[in-house]
Amino acid sequence: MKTAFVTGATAGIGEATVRALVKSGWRCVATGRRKERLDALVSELGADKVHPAVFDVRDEAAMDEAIASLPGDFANVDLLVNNAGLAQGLSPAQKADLADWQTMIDTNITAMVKMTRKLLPGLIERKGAIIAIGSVAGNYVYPGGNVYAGSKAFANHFTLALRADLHGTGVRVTSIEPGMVETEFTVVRTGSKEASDKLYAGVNPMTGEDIANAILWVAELPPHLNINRLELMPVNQDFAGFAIARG
Ligand code: NDP
Ligand code: 8X3
Repeated sequence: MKTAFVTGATAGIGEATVRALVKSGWRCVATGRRKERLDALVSELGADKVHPAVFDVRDEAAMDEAIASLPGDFANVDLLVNNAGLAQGLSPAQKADLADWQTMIDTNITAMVKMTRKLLPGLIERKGAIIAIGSVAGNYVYPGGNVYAGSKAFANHFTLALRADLHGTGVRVTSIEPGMVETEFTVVRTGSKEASDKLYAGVNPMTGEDIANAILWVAELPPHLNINRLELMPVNQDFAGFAIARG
Protein backbone atom coordinates (compact mmCIF):
# COMPACT_ATOMS: atom_id res chain seq x y z
CA MET A 1 0.00 0.00 0.00
CA LYS A 2 1.38 3.41 -0.97
CA THR A 3 1.29 6.57 1.13
CA ALA A 4 0.14 10.02 0.01
CA PHE A 5 0.65 13.28 1.90
CA VAL A 6 -2.24 15.60 1.04
CA THR A 7 -2.06 19.18 2.29
CA GLY A 8 -5.33 21.04 2.81
CA ALA A 9 -7.48 17.96 3.33
CA THR A 10 -10.15 19.54 5.56
CA ALA A 11 -12.26 20.75 2.63
CA GLY A 12 -12.76 20.88 -1.11
CA ILE A 13 -10.21 19.34 -3.45
CA GLY A 14 -7.91 17.98 -0.73
CA GLU A 15 -10.69 16.28 1.23
CA ALA A 16 -12.08 14.69 -1.96
CA THR A 17 -8.55 13.61 -2.91
CA VAL A 18 -8.04 11.77 0.39
CA ARG A 19 -11.37 9.96 -0.12
CA ALA A 20 -10.51 9.02 -3.73
CA LEU A 21 -7.00 7.83 -2.87
CA VAL A 22 -8.10 5.78 0.15
CA LYS A 23 -10.95 4.19 -1.83
CA SER A 24 -8.34 3.20 -4.41
CA GLY A 25 -6.11 1.52 -1.83
CA TRP A 26 -3.76 4.30 -0.66
CA ARG A 27 -3.09 5.42 2.88
CA CYS A 28 -3.04 9.19 3.39
CA VAL A 29 -1.56 11.78 5.68
CA ALA A 30 -4.29 14.44 5.71
CA THR A 31 -3.33 17.96 6.81
CA GLY A 32 -5.14 21.15 7.74
CA ARG A 33 -5.84 23.48 10.65
CA ARG A 34 -9.37 22.22 11.39
CA LYS A 35 -8.79 19.19 13.59
CA GLU A 36 -12.48 18.22 13.76
CA ARG A 37 -12.62 17.89 9.96
CA LEU A 38 -9.56 15.61 9.93
CA ASP A 39 -10.96 13.56 12.82
CA ALA A 40 -14.16 13.08 10.81
CA LEU A 41 -12.11 11.79 7.85
CA VAL A 42 -10.33 9.33 10.15
CA SER A 43 -13.70 8.10 11.50
CA GLU A 44 -15.08 7.75 7.99
CA LEU A 45 -12.09 6.06 6.33
CA GLY A 46 -10.22 4.38 9.22
CA ALA A 47 -7.17 5.18 11.35
CA ASP A 48 -5.10 2.65 9.39
CA LYS A 49 -5.84 4.62 6.20
CA VAL A 50 -5.79 8.26 7.33
CA HIS A 51 -3.32 9.97 9.65
CA PRO A 52 -4.46 13.45 10.69
CA ALA A 53 -1.70 16.09 10.84
CA VAL A 54 -3.12 19.28 12.31
CA PHE A 55 -0.95 22.31 11.61
CA ASP A 56 -0.83 25.67 9.91
CA VAL A 57 1.37 25.32 6.81
CA ARG A 58 2.79 28.81 7.48
CA ASP A 59 4.32 27.56 10.75
CA GLU A 60 7.57 25.85 9.76
CA ALA A 61 8.25 24.42 13.23
CA ALA A 62 4.78 22.84 13.25
CA MET A 63 5.39 21.48 9.75
CA ASP A 64 8.67 19.91 10.91
CA GLU A 65 6.96 18.41 13.98
CA ALA A 66 4.15 16.95 11.84
CA ILE A 67 6.65 15.34 9.46
CA ALA A 68 8.88 14.03 12.26
CA SER A 69 5.94 12.44 14.10
CA LEU A 70 4.43 10.51 11.17
CA PRO A 71 3.70 7.00 12.50
CA GLY A 72 4.84 3.73 10.86
CA ASP A 73 4.26 3.48 7.12
CA PHE A 74 2.70 6.97 7.06
CA ALA A 75 6.31 8.22 7.25
CA ASN A 76 7.20 6.64 3.90
CA VAL A 77 5.60 9.18 1.60
CA ASP A 78 5.29 8.10 -2.05
CA LEU A 79 3.12 10.98 -3.25
CA LEU A 80 3.00 14.61 -2.15
CA VAL A 81 -0.17 16.48 -3.14
CA ASN A 82 0.61 20.18 -2.73
CA ASN A 83 -2.95 21.42 -2.42
CA ALA A 84 -3.33 23.71 0.64
CA GLY A 85 -3.92 27.23 -0.54
CA LEU A 86 -6.28 30.13 -0.70
CA ALA A 87 -7.23 33.44 -2.22
CA GLN A 88 -8.09 36.44 -0.08
CA GLY A 89 -9.91 39.36 -1.62
CA LEU A 90 -10.79 40.49 -5.13
CA SER A 91 -9.87 44.16 -4.83
CA PRO A 92 -7.76 45.80 -7.51
CA ALA A 93 -4.08 46.03 -6.58
CA GLN A 94 -4.34 49.73 -5.74
CA LYS A 95 -6.96 48.98 -3.09
CA ALA A 96 -5.85 45.56 -1.89
CA ASP A 97 -5.00 44.74 1.71
CA LEU A 98 -1.28 44.02 2.16
CA ALA A 99 -2.04 41.51 4.92
CA ASP A 100 -4.16 39.50 2.45
CA TRP A 101 -1.29 39.54 -0.03
CA GLN A 102 1.15 38.34 2.62
CA THR A 103 -1.20 35.49 3.64
CA MET A 104 -1.44 34.27 0.03
CA ILE A 105 2.33 34.47 -0.49
CA ASP A 106 3.04 32.67 2.82
CA THR A 107 0.50 29.91 2.12
CA ASN A 108 0.55 29.38 -1.64
CA ILE A 109 4.26 29.95 -2.22
CA THR A 110 6.43 29.80 0.90
CA ALA A 111 4.69 26.88 2.61
CA MET A 112 4.48 24.90 -0.63
CA VAL A 113 8.19 25.18 -1.36
CA LYS A 114 9.15 24.33 2.22
CA MET A 115 6.90 21.27 2.29
CA THR A 116 8.27 20.11 -1.03
CA ARG A 117 11.91 20.57 -0.03
CA LYS A 118 11.42 18.69 3.23
CA LEU A 119 9.76 15.65 1.61
CA LEU A 120 11.99 15.51 -1.49
CA PRO A 121 14.74 13.19 -0.15
CA GLY A 122 12.20 10.46 0.70
CA LEU A 123 10.29 10.98 -2.54
CA ILE A 124 13.53 10.49 -4.49
CA GLU A 125 14.43 7.41 -2.44
CA ARG A 126 11.04 5.84 -3.24
CA LYS A 127 10.83 7.14 -6.84
CA GLY A 128 7.59 8.81 -5.82
CA ALA A 129 5.54 11.65 -7.26
CA ILE A 130 4.55 15.25 -6.66
CA ILE A 131 1.21 16.65 -7.81
CA ALA A 132 0.66 20.35 -7.22
CA ILE A 133 -2.63 22.19 -7.51
CA GLY A 134 -1.85 25.37 -9.40
CA SER A 135 -4.61 27.22 -11.21
CA VAL A 136 -5.78 28.68 -14.49
CA ALA A 137 -5.31 31.96 -12.58
CA GLY A 138 -1.59 31.35 -13.04
CA ASN A 139 -2.04 31.14 -16.83
CA TYR A 140 -4.70 33.78 -17.58
CA VAL A 141 -5.16 36.84 -15.40
CA TYR A 142 -8.42 38.54 -14.44
CA PRO A 143 -9.19 41.80 -12.58
CA GLY A 144 -8.67 41.42 -8.85
CA GLY A 145 -6.56 38.29 -9.33
CA ASN A 146 -3.27 40.15 -8.69
CA VAL A 147 -1.31 38.32 -5.96
CA TYR A 148 -3.44 35.16 -6.07
CA ALA A 149 -2.77 34.89 -9.82
CA GLY A 150 0.93 35.59 -9.23
CA SER A 151 1.14 32.94 -6.53
CA LYS A 152 -0.47 30.38 -8.80
CA ALA A 153 1.82 31.29 -11.70
CA PHE A 154 4.61 30.55 -9.23
CA ALA A 155 3.00 27.23 -8.28
CA ASN A 156 2.51 26.20 -11.93
CA HIS A 157 6.06 27.13 -12.86
CA PHE A 158 7.81 25.88 -9.72
CA THR A 159 6.21 22.51 -10.34
CA LEU A 160 7.50 22.40 -13.92
CA ALA A 161 10.93 23.46 -12.65
CA LEU A 162 10.88 20.60 -10.15
CA ARG A 163 10.30 18.25 -13.05
CA ALA A 164 13.49 19.57 -14.65
CA ASP A 165 15.55 19.15 -11.47
CA LEU A 166 14.16 15.69 -10.77
CA HIS A 167 14.77 14.43 -14.29
CA GLY A 168 16.62 11.12 -14.03
CA THR A 169 15.48 10.39 -10.46
CA GLY A 170 12.31 8.54 -11.46
CA VAL A 171 10.18 11.03 -9.49
CA ARG A 172 7.11 12.09 -11.44
CA VAL A 173 5.92 15.70 -11.24
CA THR A 174 2.60 17.12 -12.37
CA SER A 175 1.03 20.56 -12.27
CA ILE A 176 -2.77 20.38 -12.17
CA GLU A 177 -4.30 23.74 -13.09
CA PRO A 178 -8.06 23.93 -12.51
CA GLY A 179 -10.55 26.66 -13.30
CA MET A 180 -13.75 27.11 -11.28
CA VAL A 181 -14.26 24.39 -8.68
CA GLU A 182 -17.09 24.87 -6.18
CA THR A 183 -15.49 24.31 -2.78
CA GLU A 184 -15.04 26.62 0.22
CA PHE A 185 -12.57 28.62 -1.91
CA THR A 186 -14.86 31.57 -2.70
CA VAL A 187 -16.32 31.66 0.82
CA VAL A 188 -12.74 32.03 2.08
CA ARG A 189 -11.88 34.57 -0.61
CA THR A 190 -14.90 36.84 -0.07
CA GLY A 191 -15.93 35.95 3.49
CA SER A 192 -19.46 35.43 2.18
CA LYS A 193 -21.42 32.27 1.42
CA GLU A 194 -23.88 34.43 -0.51
CA ALA A 195 -21.13 35.77 -2.79
CA SER A 196 -19.89 32.24 -3.33
CA ASP A 197 -23.35 30.91 -4.21
CA LYS A 198 -23.82 33.82 -6.62
CA LEU A 199 -20.50 33.17 -8.40
CA TYR A 200 -21.23 29.52 -9.09
CA ALA A 201 -24.98 29.89 -9.78
CA GLY A 202 -25.89 28.48 -13.19
CA VAL A 203 -22.26 27.73 -14.10
CA ASN A 204 -22.26 23.99 -13.41
CA PRO A 205 -18.74 24.34 -11.99
CA MET A 206 -16.28 21.53 -11.40
CA THR A 207 -16.37 19.78 -8.02
CA GLY A 208 -13.64 18.72 -5.65
CA GLU A 209 -14.39 15.16 -6.74
CA ASP A 210 -13.70 16.07 -10.41
CA ILE A 211 -10.22 17.29 -9.51
CA ALA A 212 -9.64 14.40 -7.10
CA ASN A 213 -10.40 11.95 -9.91
CA ALA A 214 -7.84 13.70 -12.13
CA ILE A 215 -5.27 13.51 -9.31
CA LEU A 216 -6.01 9.82 -8.81
CA TRP A 217 -5.66 9.16 -12.55
CA VAL A 218 -2.27 10.93 -12.65
CA ALA A 219 -1.10 9.17 -9.48
CA GLU A 220 -1.91 5.70 -10.78
CA LEU A 221 -0.47 5.94 -14.30
CA PRO A 222 2.25 3.42 -15.12
CA PRO A 223 5.65 4.57 -13.80
CA HIS A 224 7.05 5.37 -17.26
CA LEU A 225 4.39 8.06 -17.89
CA ASN A 226 4.55 11.66 -16.66
CA ILE A 227 1.74 14.17 -17.13
CA ASN A 228 3.61 17.49 -17.05
CA ARG A 229 0.60 19.78 -16.71
CA LEU A 230 -3.13 19.35 -16.86
CA GLU A 231 -5.47 22.34 -17.21
CA LEU A 232 -9.18 21.79 -16.54
CA MET A 233 -12.22 24.07 -16.74
CA PRO A 234 -15.96 23.65 -16.56
CA VAL A 235 -17.48 23.84 -20.04
CA ASN A 236 -19.18 27.10 -19.04
CA GLN A 237 -15.91 28.90 -18.24
CA ASP A 238 -13.33 30.01 -20.80
CA PHE A 239 -10.12 31.99 -20.91
CA ALA A 240 -10.95 34.77 -23.38
CA GLY A 241 -11.01 38.11 -21.60
CA PHE A 242 -9.18 40.98 -23.25
CA ALA A 243 -10.59 44.23 -21.86
CA ILE A 244 -10.43 47.72 -23.37
CA ALA A 245 -11.06 51.11 -21.82
CA ARG A 246 -12.39 54.06 -23.91
CA GLY A 247 -12.30 57.78 -23.47
P1 NDP B 1 -10.99 25.05 0.15
O1 NDP B 1 -11.07 26.38 0.80
O2 NDP B 1 -12.22 24.23 0.08
O3 NDP B 1 -9.80 24.18 0.83
C1 NDP B 1 -8.56 24.76 1.11
C2 NDP B 1 -7.74 23.84 1.99
O4 NDP B 1 -6.46 24.47 2.22
C3 NDP B 1 -8.38 23.57 3.32
O5 NDP B 1 -8.21 22.23 3.67
C4 NDP B 1 -7.59 24.46 4.26
O6 NDP B 1 -7.50 23.87 5.55
C5 NDP B 1 -6.21 24.44 3.61
N1 NDP B 1 -5.43 25.59 4.06
C6 NDP B 1 -5.58 26.90 3.71
N2 NDP B 1 -4.72 27.66 4.41
C7 NDP B 1 -4.03 26.82 5.22
C8 NDP B 1 -3.04 27.01 6.22
N3 NDP B 1 -2.55 28.22 6.52
N4 NDP B 1 -2.56 25.93 6.86
C9 NDP B 1 -3.03 24.70 6.58
N5 NDP B 1 -3.96 24.46 5.67
C10 NDP B 1 -4.47 25.51 5.00
O7 NDP B 1 -10.43 25.35 -1.33
P2 NDP B 1 -10.07 24.38 -2.57
O8 NDP B 1 -10.23 22.97 -2.23
O9 NDP B 1 -10.78 24.92 -3.74
O10 NDP B 1 -8.53 24.76 -2.74
C11 NDP B 1 -7.50 23.81 -2.76
C12 NDP B 1 -6.41 24.31 -3.70
O11 NDP B 1 -6.94 24.39 -5.01
C13 NDP B 1 -5.87 25.71 -3.38
O12 NDP B 1 -4.48 25.72 -3.54
C14 NDP B 1 -6.55 26.60 -4.43
O13 NDP B 1 -5.77 27.73 -4.73
C15 NDP B 1 -6.58 25.63 -5.59
N6 NDP B 1 -7.55 25.93 -6.63
C16 NDP B 1 -8.88 26.08 -6.34
C17 NDP B 1 -9.76 26.35 -7.37
C18 NDP B 1 -11.20 26.60 -7.13
O14 NDP B 1 -11.87 27.18 -8.01
N7 NDP B 1 -11.76 26.19 -5.99
C19 NDP B 1 -9.31 26.41 -8.77
C20 NDP B 1 -7.90 26.26 -8.94
C21 NDP B 1 -7.06 26.00 -7.92
P3 NDP B 1 -7.80 24.62 6.93
O15 NDP B 1 -8.59 25.86 6.63
O16 NDP B 1 -8.55 23.62 7.77
O17 NDP B 1 -6.45 24.92 7.49
C1 8X3 C 1 -9.16 29.41 -8.61
C2 8X3 C 1 -9.77 29.50 -9.96
O1 8X3 C 1 -10.66 31.04 -11.74
O2 8X3 C 1 -11.34 31.46 -9.42
O3 8X3 C 1 -7.80 29.22 -8.74
O4 8X3 C 1 -9.08 31.96 -10.11
S1 8X3 C 1 -10.22 31.08 -10.31
